[in-house]
Amino acid sequence: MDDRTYAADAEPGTDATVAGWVHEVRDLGGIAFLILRDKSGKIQVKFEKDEMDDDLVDTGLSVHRESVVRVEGTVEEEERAPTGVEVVPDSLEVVAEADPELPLDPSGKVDADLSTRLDNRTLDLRKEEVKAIFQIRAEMLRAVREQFRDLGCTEINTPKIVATGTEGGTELFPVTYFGREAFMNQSPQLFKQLMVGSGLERVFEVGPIFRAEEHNTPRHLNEATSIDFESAFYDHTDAMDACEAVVRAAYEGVAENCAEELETLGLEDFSVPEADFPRLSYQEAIERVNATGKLDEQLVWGDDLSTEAEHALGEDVGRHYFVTDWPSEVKPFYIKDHDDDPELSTGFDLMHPSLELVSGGQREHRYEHLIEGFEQQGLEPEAFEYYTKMFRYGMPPHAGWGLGAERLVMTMLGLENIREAVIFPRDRQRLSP
Ligand code: AMO
Repeated sequence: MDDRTYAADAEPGTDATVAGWVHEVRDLGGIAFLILRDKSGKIQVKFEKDEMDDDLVDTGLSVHRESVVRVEGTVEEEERAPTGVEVVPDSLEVVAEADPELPLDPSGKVDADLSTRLDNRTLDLRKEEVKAIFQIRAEMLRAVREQFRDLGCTEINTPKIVATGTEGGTELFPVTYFGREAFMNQSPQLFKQLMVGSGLERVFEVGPIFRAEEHNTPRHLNEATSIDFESAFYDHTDAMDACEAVVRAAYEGVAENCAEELETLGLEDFSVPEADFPRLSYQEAIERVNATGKLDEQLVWGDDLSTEAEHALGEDVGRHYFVTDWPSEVKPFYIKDHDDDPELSTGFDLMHPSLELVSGGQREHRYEHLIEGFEQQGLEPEAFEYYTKMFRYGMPPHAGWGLGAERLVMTMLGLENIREAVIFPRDRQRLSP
């Protein structure tokens, strides 16, 4: 049983057992200190050479950095100690010795490049600022789940091994499934839609999506975490309201519960984005991009927003914003067109000033239109029969969206590379750890 006292909870005047990693040993001659680090923080262990058992002092001072030790002793107040208290040890046990040569320095005094850090992620997460990212990520997910509950959603889990792709044929990872070709799922899109037609009506999922992206960029992963939402009887504007609520709740959760982590990351001025994210139509968006004069070539109707265009617009708008009413031709088959203008879709994206966070829209729930959409996109409706046939048995109008969890963390914390927001990222080069 874990009956130790966390470093942060050690009370002066008590006997305590602390356990954790050797952060540092400082030998000042007659006196020496071992700084022990655990989940809660650090605590100083003091060795007075003349007054203590030689074996105890020798063990404490010869232990390699990052070894795991257990120290029993008395907690005393000590103004000069980094946390105002120190442990005067009665005994010290080396629980797990670390090699003297470490592949990276968890004290952070020596920088390591990202690749070395990812190869040795266990050691990398011993750094306060790296651990803080994943504590914030966990809090973000907790807050998001709570907001979904407030929205009346049921959490679902859908298959990750599937027979067909949905987000464009070229970005699929094939796998062999008992001798048949199968794929890693790119999105829970079709499953979540099938669930709004079920008795559940309003659902969300937090789970992996797999994209065989060719590009190695600071904003793409080959395995990402998607936060998906879908609701019956919602249109695209309702879906955008829910999207804004979830994104703001994520920021609120972090602002309320991660003050220490934010401080560790130097983000004391962290703030929750103001409500009412502007909603620009695609037409307005391309006009605004063109007006910035930052692109070599003017955008025309039907162009996707390039990274440069996203940056120019993001700088111009200066906060989170939606781009709505995209040309139907650039949106997938499951997105519904506007009733009064089939050239215009109900698809939307939520943008952070630096990159896209979310895609969503109202869905095509009318069976005949859905089949037409498949054909227009060059997909065989037969391969999707498990999905399309449910649209013949009472499928309500519905809308939803997918939010990239790593992109949310990345933009929230101003991380330069999306890999910083994943413990074990998957990219073109990286398949382990
Ligand atoms: P889309 O393909 O735009 O839409 O993905 C939704 C969001 O997921 C994140 N994302 C990624 N993050 C990191 N690396 C990737 N390779 C990657 N791909 C996607 C992004 C993106 O905005 N089915 C629709 C959603 C819907 O309509 O409900 C979909 O998957 O943040």
